[in-house]
Amino acid sequence: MRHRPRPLTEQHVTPESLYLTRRHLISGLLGTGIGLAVGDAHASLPTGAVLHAAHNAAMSVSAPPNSWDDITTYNNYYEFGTDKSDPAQYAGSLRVTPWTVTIGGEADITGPVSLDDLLKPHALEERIYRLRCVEAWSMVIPWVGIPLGEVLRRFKPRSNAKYVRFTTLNDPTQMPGERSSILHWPYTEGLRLDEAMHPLSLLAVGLYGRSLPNQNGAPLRLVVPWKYGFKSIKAIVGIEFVEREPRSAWSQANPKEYGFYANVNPAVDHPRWSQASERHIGGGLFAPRQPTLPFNGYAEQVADLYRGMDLRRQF
Ligand SMILES: Nc1nc2c(c(=O)[nH]1)N[C@H]1C(S)=C(S)[C@@H](COP(=O)(O)O)O[C@H]1N2
Ligand SMILES: [Mo]
Repeated sequence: MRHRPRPLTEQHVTPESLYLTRRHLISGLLGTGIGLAVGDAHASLPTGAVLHAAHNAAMSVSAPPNSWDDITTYNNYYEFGTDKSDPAQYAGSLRVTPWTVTIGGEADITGPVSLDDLLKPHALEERIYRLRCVEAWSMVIPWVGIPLGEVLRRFKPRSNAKYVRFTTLNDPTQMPGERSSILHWPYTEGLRLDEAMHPLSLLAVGLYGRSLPNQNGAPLRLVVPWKYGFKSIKAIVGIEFVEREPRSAWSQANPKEYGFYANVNPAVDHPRWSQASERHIGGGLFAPRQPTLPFNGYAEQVADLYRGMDLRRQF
């Protein structure tokens, strides 16, 4: 992963501020008999659709979110190129409907599931999370999604399932970057099962109250806010319960630089740069770097997952 300076053309654009919450939807429709049909509210998710999501304040940071423009034009998504501006420019070639996720491995229930069926039992939530890229830049993003753990439980993982492996779509006709050999395709990632079950782990389908733009991982991507951004895999088509620690695309490409755990850790530098501080995107050209926090500020919630581990060795 290259460490790129921020483009000088970056601008601050007022975020979209008007979007419905699920609570508004329900109160607005109470008495009509359709107010609780929230499960249908996110069927098939055409790009840009308004989503009905209740803001989850307890699971959100209070820092102001980055603008829509920051979040949707400064991206890492090597399936569409390696420049930050490539995904916004080229990800339109990805077809996100219909979308199927195949569940596999050590679980009682496996097989293909349509995205609609995957989402249907769950109420969408808005959660404002910090995102810290391993390249030492950061943003604050108002995601819309559902808790990963609640989704995984529906498939009844077996007792020998210790990890979850995620796979991105592998289709060079839609993802031209997959013709390059910069990574082994498809992009894959993994979590320990207890990390995946942690209430902060989110399957995102939207941001700023709308379905995800393609460049942000439409129609379904992972968000694990205490880990470096590369763990938060986009355009997920496969979820597999496995017994052994899976290899992920970045640890396969360069195991010395990108570990399996990838917990944000200001005390463990990347071999080529410091992780002690970060450049907050949207802060302006002369904004000071801000200190990077252990577990990206989520230590209180997640540090227990790693008790007894040597986080320098298991980075
Ligand atoms: N499939 C896939 N997922 C991916 C990536 C990628 O190149 N391919 N890049 C990762 C990296 S390095 C980061 S920082 C985040 C960026 O997410 P964002 O563009 O929505 O901010 O996506 C992650 N997920
Ligand atoms: Mo990243």
